[in-house]
Amino acid sequence: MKIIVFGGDGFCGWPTALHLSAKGHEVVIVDDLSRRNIDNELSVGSLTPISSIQTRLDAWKEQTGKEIGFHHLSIGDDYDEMLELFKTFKPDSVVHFAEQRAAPYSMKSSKHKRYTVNRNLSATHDILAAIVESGQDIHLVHLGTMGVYGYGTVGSKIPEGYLTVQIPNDDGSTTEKEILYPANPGSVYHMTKTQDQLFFFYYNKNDNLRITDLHQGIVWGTNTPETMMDERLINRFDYDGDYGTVLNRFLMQAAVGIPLTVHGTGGQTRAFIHIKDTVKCVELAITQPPEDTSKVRILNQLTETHRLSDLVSIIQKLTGAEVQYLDNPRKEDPQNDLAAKNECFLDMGLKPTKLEDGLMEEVVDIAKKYKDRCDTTKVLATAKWVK
Ligand code: USQ
Repeated sequence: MKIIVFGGDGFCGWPTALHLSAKGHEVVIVDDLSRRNIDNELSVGSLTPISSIQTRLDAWKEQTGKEIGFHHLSIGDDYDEMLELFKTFKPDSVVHFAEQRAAPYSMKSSKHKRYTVNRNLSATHDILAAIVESGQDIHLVHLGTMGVYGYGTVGSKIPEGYLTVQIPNDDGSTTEKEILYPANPGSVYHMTKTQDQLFFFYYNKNDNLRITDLHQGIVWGTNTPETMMDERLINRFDYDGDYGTVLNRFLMQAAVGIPLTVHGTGGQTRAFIHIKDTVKCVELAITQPPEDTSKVRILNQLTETHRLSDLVSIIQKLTGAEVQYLDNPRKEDPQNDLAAKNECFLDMGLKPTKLEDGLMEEVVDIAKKYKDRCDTTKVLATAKWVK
């Protein structure tokens, strides 16, 4: 298949582009390298030494003989160039990772809130408008988030996107309706993903676009078989207080010998997925497009849920790390339960990688290998949800 990966230089996009290329697809990356600019803005870098995009692509060709194209475009700004690419490359599928993806970054200041909203919403809408204008039947696969559902405790598993409700009528009867699960964003970043859902709903209804929205949990791990082929192909490892996500941060902190930074009591329960499974899920979503195109297909992309305090116990057992309980900079429930359905991907053939499969040690080993690159002054999360 011909596939464009928007945001293909990022933490999820890069290994996905490699995986799709390795599977024999013709892949083109579109990226404005803004994630690298944000590293400069924050004066921090990936724990792993990532190569320039050109070095990455050259190394891939050297290792595999396969070529991945690259277009330096800013989605949300360079609309005409994107449309031209659709017309000339004629993709079967496009994968949309081209959004600012860190909740803490989105909450740093009004400037960061506005950047996240402007960027994410324009990018999503421009891709949809360009698909329509191209007149082509392009399947859009978007990386959404489990965070659209919110993290309140409910007494049932979170369904895959939709909820059947009974609406009471004035005459006493009821009408059954399937609606999007109520959106409950916990940050400006998460809010942009809930708004993406409405764009998808509208363009599917109005223009019959084929769309799959992946509601992904927190990604952990750093390597995939493809990124391990050559050090120049190495993936990002974010550890800082804005971009680092919780499990990778805890594993890095254990490796470097600093206490685990638990926000509040650690009663928060979240969904997790290993990066190896992220790339497999995207491939499954592309190669098994939705059969029912009368609505947006929503797939929960997670393999397990864990309470942070349980992760802390597991990591302490593994590494003997110490723990630091911090005032929670976020506005979130101190404790929640979370269970979510993920049957769709299991039925499509996903064989989940779990925490117990030994890959946490691999993350610790990588963090130890590059620990001299860690700037410990950048570890604490500084963005506050409420001033
Ligand atoms: N947390 C800590 N200590 C830390 C870092 C985080 O206790 O050092 C806590 C946070 O307060 C929060 C939980 O861990 O309760 C998760 O935080 P996170 O930074 O790992 O994840 P989050 O901000 O939710 O965002 C990440 C990705 C985002 C993705 C989302 C999936 O950055 O792109 O959409 O995970 S989900 O969380 O399922 O919505």
